[in-house]
Amino acid sequence: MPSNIVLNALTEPPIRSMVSPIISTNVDKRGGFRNVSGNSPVEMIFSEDFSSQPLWVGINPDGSRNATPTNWTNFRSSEQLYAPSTGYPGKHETMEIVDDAGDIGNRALRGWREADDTQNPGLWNSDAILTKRLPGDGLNEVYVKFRFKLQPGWTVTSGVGKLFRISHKKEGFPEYGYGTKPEYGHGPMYIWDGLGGEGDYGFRNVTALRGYPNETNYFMGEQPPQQLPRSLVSGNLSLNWGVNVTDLNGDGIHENAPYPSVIDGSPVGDIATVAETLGIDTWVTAEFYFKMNSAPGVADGAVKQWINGHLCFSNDVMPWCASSAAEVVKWNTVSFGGNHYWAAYPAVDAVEEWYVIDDIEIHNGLPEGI
Ligand SMILES: [Ca+2]
Ligand SMILES: [Ca+2]
Ligand SMILES: [Ca+2]
Repeated sequence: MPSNIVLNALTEPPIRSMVSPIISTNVDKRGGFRNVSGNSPVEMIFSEDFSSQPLWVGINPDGSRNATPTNWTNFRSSEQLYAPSTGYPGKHETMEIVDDAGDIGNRALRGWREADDTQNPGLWNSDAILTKRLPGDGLNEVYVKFRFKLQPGWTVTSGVGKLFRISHKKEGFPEYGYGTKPEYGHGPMYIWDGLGGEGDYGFRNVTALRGYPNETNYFMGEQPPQQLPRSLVSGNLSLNWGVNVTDLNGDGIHENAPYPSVIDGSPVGDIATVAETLGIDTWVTAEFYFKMNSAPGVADGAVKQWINGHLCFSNDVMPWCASSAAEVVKWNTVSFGGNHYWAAYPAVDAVEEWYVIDDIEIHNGLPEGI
């Protein structure tokens, strides 16, 4: 072998992130779902590339609400500061379906975050969530794949923002009520806060794990999950992209390959940047797999996360439903987008930044080969 060949250049790229998105078929009559035959065999039950959706905005300039996009269940476009409906005609509502972001001419879901330096830690804004209810009473296992892209010039100096969540929502409870109150019906739940800034410890892979029942086990205090790469703090994990990726179960043995920089393929360290982990103005592929535990208090549930085809978080002893639950529940709600805590610019400047989401797939289990 010539000595000038860099070994990294010979590494096979992650194949799954290169698979072309599957194009939607005419499944409108089934609410967007393909034929569903339980969890076996594993099949893709829903996909959305937005090419069949009309151009759309959640909220009109007069504040009225538009219909939920076809084949979707619900949406929230709220908590916005700078938008036509709040008296800023040159700004944007938090959620749209557009052609002029991501790749020009490629229709996608666009969300906007809004900077407000007057925020206190309890104030989150610019909420944009698009929600899909899963078929029947839900699924024991779910795999979700989508792509997203941060706008050119995305500010990396601060911020936290939600990008994806899956939950069980109790029948008849509010679509967007989250927390420990009895009137909130989401739990268990997984939230990926994928849109963060670079703090003292770099850009973090921030995840929220929430348990069931939500009234007593929302932060998973009843039965804390084991074999995590670092400690759970109030149900939240702030993972790095270095040792927390290579040692997925935190036992000191580094069994997983380092996360490769999207810039040059080199191993990403513990203190990472947005540019080397996700990349800016480039598509990122995110995949997630969830399995409910088999009975209350039995720690055999699972959660897995891949970014750009690389396994970044994995746990298969997850007690999603604690022993105090009368029975285990099913995953029935998947949502994209969310609100933000972002204080990078003076509120008077009314700064907005966008991200796009596209090529969503939902499967009723882990596809073969993954
Ligand atoms: Ca598209
Ligand atoms: Ca806005
Ligand atoms: Ca390990």
